[in-house]
Amino acid sequence: MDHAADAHRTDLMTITRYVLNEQSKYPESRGDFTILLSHIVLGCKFVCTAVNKAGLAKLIGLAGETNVQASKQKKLDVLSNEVFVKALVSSGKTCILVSEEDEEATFVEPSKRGRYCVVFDPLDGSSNIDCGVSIGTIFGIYMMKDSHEPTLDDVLQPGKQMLAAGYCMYGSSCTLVLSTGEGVNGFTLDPSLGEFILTHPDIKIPKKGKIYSVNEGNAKYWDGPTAKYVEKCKFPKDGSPSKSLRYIGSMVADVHRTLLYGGIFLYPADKKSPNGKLRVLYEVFPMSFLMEQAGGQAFTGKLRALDLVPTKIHERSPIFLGSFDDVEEIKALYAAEGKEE
Ligand code: AHM
Ligand code: MG
Repeated sequence: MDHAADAHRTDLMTITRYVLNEQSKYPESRGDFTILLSHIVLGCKFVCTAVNKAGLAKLIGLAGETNVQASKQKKLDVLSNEVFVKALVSSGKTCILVSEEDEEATFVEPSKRGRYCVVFDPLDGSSNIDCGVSIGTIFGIYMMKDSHEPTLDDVLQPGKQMLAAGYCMYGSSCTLVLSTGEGVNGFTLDPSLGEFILTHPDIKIPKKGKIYSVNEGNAKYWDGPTAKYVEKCKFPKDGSPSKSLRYIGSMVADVHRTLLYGGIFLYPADKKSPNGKLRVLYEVFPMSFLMEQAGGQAFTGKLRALDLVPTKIHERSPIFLGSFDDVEEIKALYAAEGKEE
């Protein structure tokens, strides 16, 4: 290692420094959030290492169980869930955890309890594990409503009440995108330092995009507005060029591209899945929070996604999110359909 050449790197903005700087703006801050986040970051580093080693460590394959969503649960899902549950409980700053992999919410024992509720999908996009395509962790953070015995109501809050949200993408590099409610920042893991470095400061999504992202295999089940929107993407009548289609099938990767390049990501309701596929608490809300913070929009087909009030921890919702103007178009189509009825 060339230490002389590396000396200039010690002023890099690491995620720890970034969060400390942010929190120092609030004199009343007790440092709890910084500690919680450092535990989440450690969890991401563990999962990143496990994902990178999956083939070697023979982690690929079924764990022999099905999770609450009845999808096939992979060994890496099980491992990632354990990693995050342990990381979050040991932070001493959490009271309730909701994970995609666990049917019930975890209530942290009183001696280890803090004020934060964390909702997360420890390893999303699991169908992509075996072929080495990008997968990721998604998380959202709420504060307990008030200091009482924690109850499920503390996590069944609308997304607009989240304090922070983010995702970590395990792709060609490991990228953590975070919002604490004041814009969106992206950090890339430098494996030689073991640190996430601020590489994408103040991410703003382009106001209008050239890409749409949806599982078109479900087209025969779509409702009118979704079908009309996708038709418009392919055959625009206003003389504008048609949009490109990109669909990875990992929400983290599809949303990450949407955030950086602009465009729209859709997981609509359809006749097979009237509530769509994606889960409100740990998929729809964190990604909608990030989109709004980056200047985009997120819509359920009926309302602003972050206004939704979940009634069950594993509830699903249709979602359309991305560039402001693109989401505006789908909103107009749903509004027009409402008038036709
Ligand atoms: P998972 O939580 O079982 O991994 O499913 C969620 C994933 C998302 O990452 C992705 O957007 C979506 O499922 C893809 O679904 P489909 O294969 O129906 O297109
Ligand atoms: Mg998921």
